[in-house]
Amino acid sequence: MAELVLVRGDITEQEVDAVVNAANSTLLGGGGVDGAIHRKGGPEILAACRELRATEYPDGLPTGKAVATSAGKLPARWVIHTVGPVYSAREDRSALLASCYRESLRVADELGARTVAFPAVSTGVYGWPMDDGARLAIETARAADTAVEQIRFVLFSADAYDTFAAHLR
Ligand code: AR6
Repeated sequence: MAELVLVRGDITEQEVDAVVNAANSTLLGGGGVDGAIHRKGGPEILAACRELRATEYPDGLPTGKAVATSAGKLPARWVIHTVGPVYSAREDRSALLASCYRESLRVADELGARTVAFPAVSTGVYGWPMDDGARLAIETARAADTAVEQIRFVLFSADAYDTFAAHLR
């Protein structure tokens, strides 16, 4: 089982094999984590994403799936892009959010990544409540069948960190 670690900080600064991007299905960038990764990682990542759109994913990456590119100038070797669901109070989309974590770890295994850093997927622009997003992230990571040795959750705010810490206990 992978070791679960919590860090308060910026995902773009993590020295891990792979960092996970909270992307959108276009794979062509956005705000939040996505904006920061492309800004710090440089144009190589966007070029790789455009290539994926021209080949494997002409209609975009579906919600709940994950795909890897190079990490450009980031300290990591790879970026694993995943598309979280937009939160809905009327419809339970938890299975899609859990799938983001599982699929990202599956891609990490294919790459041979041993250390993987995740943001709290969907809890920003996509509006997922932090408490539930943290619960799903921790539960899914704990249950994952993966060769990844360390799963690092990188939380931007003290609140997010404390919420994840409460679920880790
Ligand atoms: N490092 C770690 N966590 C961060 C960082 C960072 N540099 N920046 C933000 N967060 P979000 P989503 C936190 O909005 O909700 C983009 O436009 C943030 O506080 O990045 O999945 C994409 O292109 C929040 O808790 O991702 C999509 O269109 C969490 O990371 C859309 O946003 C996720 O926030 C995806 O929305």
